[in-house]
Amino acid sequence: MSGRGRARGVLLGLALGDALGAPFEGRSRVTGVQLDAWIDAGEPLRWTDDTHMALTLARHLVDDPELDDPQALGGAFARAYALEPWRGYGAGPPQVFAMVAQGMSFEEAAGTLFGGAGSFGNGAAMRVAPVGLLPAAIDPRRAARLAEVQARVTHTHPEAIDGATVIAQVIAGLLDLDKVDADAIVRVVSAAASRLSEGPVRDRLTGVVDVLASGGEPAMVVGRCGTGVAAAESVPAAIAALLGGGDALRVVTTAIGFGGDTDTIAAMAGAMAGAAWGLERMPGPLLDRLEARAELERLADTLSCR
Ligand code: F2R
Ligand code: MG
Ligand code: MG
Repeated sequence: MSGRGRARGVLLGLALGDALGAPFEGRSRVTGVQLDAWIDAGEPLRWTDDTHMALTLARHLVDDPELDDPQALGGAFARAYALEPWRGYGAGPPQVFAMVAQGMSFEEAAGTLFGGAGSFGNGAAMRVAPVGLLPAAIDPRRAARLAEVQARVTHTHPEAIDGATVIAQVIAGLLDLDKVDADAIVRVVSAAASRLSEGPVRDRLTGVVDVLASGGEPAMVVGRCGTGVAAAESVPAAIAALLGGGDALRVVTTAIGFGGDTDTIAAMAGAMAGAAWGLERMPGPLLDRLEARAELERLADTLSCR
């Protein structure tokens, strides 16, 4: 698969995971029969806040690839939300947008959420994939800085930032591989986990890698880590789906099968699997049903060639 195919795979994998997972968000378990019935129904594949925010970030990065202006990024998120508030946003970002409208900075407003703890939700990780596409993200420190800057606009809790950092670094590391195989993917994930500070995201990722490397099933690790909206649950779950193996569609369906925050786990898993495998074996008719496919492809081409 060409570099361009894998770059496109990042944003299409994200959007496909989001759209396919959306109807099941919050269910404790999703069976293969339920998922096949939804895939075969032939409905348009509309995505949710996950892709909506990622698309906004991707458009912003075209003009501000170093994220020198996080206030402008926040403004773009707020405008996108105002136009399409029905995309299924978490509670936190709209609260931030309202506080900013009263005169606060984005980071200041985000820092007041949840009694001043900041959000540990997966909102910063679910949208970070375009950062991983940037050639600059091959340097893990630059990937981490960009992931953190875009996170802090709405998510200041260290676990939300860790989750975004890992997803961005894994995507960049996978895109940089000449030869993709299971061992190489484990090495990329392990390297990203080892760069995090001590904390729940690092601990759980290390556990996921250990269990899967010794023959455990993805669903087994997810049973221990959880599949909720917290970055410390859903990011390790997405990594477990990736390490479970298979092409991008298989990884996405594995992620949805875990249940819980299905659109978001599948969006993050789909973006990473797309970076590894591109659109290989991705059924064309499925992609043809995907909302805004052409713009996602154009942005992937633009960001990855900067
Ligand atoms: N919002 C949803 N799903 C709910 C219903 C969608 C429905 N299908 C519909 O169409 O209406 N999904 C989306 O939200 C998640 C991303 O959330 P984000 O952006 O991180 O939001 P937030 O509010 O910051 O965090 C999410 C929740 O986590 C809990 N939480 C976070 N930090 C906390 C803290 N420090 N202390 C206690 N709780 C904390 C809160 O319950 C937050 O509301 C994705 O799933 C996306 O798909
Ligand atoms: Mg969503
Ligand atoms: Mg979700």
